[in-house]
Amino acid sequence: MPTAYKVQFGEPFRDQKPGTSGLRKSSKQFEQPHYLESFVEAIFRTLPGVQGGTLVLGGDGRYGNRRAIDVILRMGAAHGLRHVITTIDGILSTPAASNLIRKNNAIGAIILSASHNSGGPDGDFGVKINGSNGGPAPESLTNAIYSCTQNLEEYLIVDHLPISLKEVGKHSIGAMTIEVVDGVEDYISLMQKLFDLDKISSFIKEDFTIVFDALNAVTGPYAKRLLEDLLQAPSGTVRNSIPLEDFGGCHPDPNLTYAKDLADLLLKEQRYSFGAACDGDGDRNMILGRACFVNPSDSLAVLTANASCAPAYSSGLKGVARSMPTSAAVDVVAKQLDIPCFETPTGWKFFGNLLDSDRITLCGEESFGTGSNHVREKDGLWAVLFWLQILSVKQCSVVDLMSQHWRRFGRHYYSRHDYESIPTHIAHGLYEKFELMLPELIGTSFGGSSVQHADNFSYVDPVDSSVTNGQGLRVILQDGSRVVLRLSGTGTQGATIRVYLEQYAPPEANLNQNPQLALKDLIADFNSLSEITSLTGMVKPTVIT
Ligand code: G16
Repeated sequence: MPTAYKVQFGEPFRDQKPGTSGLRKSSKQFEQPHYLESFVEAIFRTLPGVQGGTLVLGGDGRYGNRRAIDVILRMGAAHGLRHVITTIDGILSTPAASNLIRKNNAIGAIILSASHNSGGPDGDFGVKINGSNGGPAPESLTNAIYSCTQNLEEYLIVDHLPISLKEVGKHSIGAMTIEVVDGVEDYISLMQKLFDLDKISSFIKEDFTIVFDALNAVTGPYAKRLLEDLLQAPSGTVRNSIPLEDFGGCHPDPNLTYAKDLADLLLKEQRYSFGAACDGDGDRNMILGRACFVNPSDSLAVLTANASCAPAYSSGLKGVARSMPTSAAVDVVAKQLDIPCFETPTGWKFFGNLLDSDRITLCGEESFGTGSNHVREKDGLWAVLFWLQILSVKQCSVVDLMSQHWRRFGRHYYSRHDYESIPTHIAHGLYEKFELMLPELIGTSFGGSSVQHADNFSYVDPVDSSVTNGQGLRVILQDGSRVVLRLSGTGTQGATIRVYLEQYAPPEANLNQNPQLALKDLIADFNSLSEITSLTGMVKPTVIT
């Protein structure tokens, strides 16, 4: 047994505060001596069950993945872990990690990813912590990890040469067993249980052409096996399918700006019936049809309305949930289905209690995340299969499905405007100034209606009654329209301001407008009140979704 020893590093790292989804910093910051080790030490001191427990470990393959796995294995052995499950080349998507935790009764996972942020030596790296239910660590745990880092001056580690992750097998470091598993297989078996893949396969063979962009990130190996091997889509259906350390220069964020090549194939050239992309770690998804972009809020509503098309959900849904900035499109569907609909703060962790207590079956967020009770993370490829399942049962195109949906439930015109890399003091100043204005806005005219309610969103968890304050500024109008202002919790350069805009059009209204036009009055009034252009110096948002 290699002997565990302490490494003293002097001054604690006081900037290791986890954001919406773990600790996310530039690769350069993570490369400072002892930086990664300090955060890992805080995890091992705080996560329940480390001594004698099983941990799932892997990442999206970005620069730093392999080094971090070696360090975590050596520190895990020093801290008395009994068993670590990792994967070939350490490649593991976030939803697949969630599945492995649940299947193996693990104490949790350490997932190495900065999600949709760019990678490489000049990009970002991240460490996400998942708990024993398979979901992102709750705030109580990430706060405890953070406070541990504040006084931390040393960590425990053993010396050991890197373990080979080239093939399936078992290794050990002292008393700790390291099991290298395939990583993809377990996830595929789960998908086979949820969906009728034969039905999808027959459908896409009948001239329904599909394309998937893995953006050189983690979903490539999963998508190849699912779409090309199992569904028998033509070879080449999965583009950019090999995970690369810098994502081949791609920004692995599935939206119209960063997945532009795919968007052009569907929206401009109209070469395929269906297109999709996932982000760096495989939990986000973007769905496109021929000449049709599916807004993520609408995607959740469509999945909810048509859930019975998939075998796993054919007996109905317990309830649904969406994050606060996500449009109320799913609320309208839930009302018609007569099932509960919950509104939570941004962050998948807030769905955990609702899923664990069986109050909801599906949930989703405007930030391209949709998922269900099959795991405790959002799941990109699951959403792709769910869409294909619905289309295969309805035998229709994406654009037809969307029009039918809006004709039945009405349309929530929706858009998110992101202002990225804003100096932190300017972004916080703008946010605080707007918050101070909220009480005075009530009753004034705004976006063609008048302000009925304005606040900073607070959430009381219906399961454990915990309260989370300060989750975003909401301006709610008499006609149900909304503007929401939030500061992102996942950026690493300066601050990102997110403005969410939403307006409902009933089934009989004009449902085919461009969202930017439909929302133009809301946009103009928000921009002028918040003075966002003059304060940020940006004449337009960095990304418009
Ligand atoms: C993370 C969380 C999501 C959340 C998103 C918000 O996404 O997992 O649940 O919606 O952050 O991001 P922001 O604070 O930038 O708006 P991911 O995919 O980065 O893990």
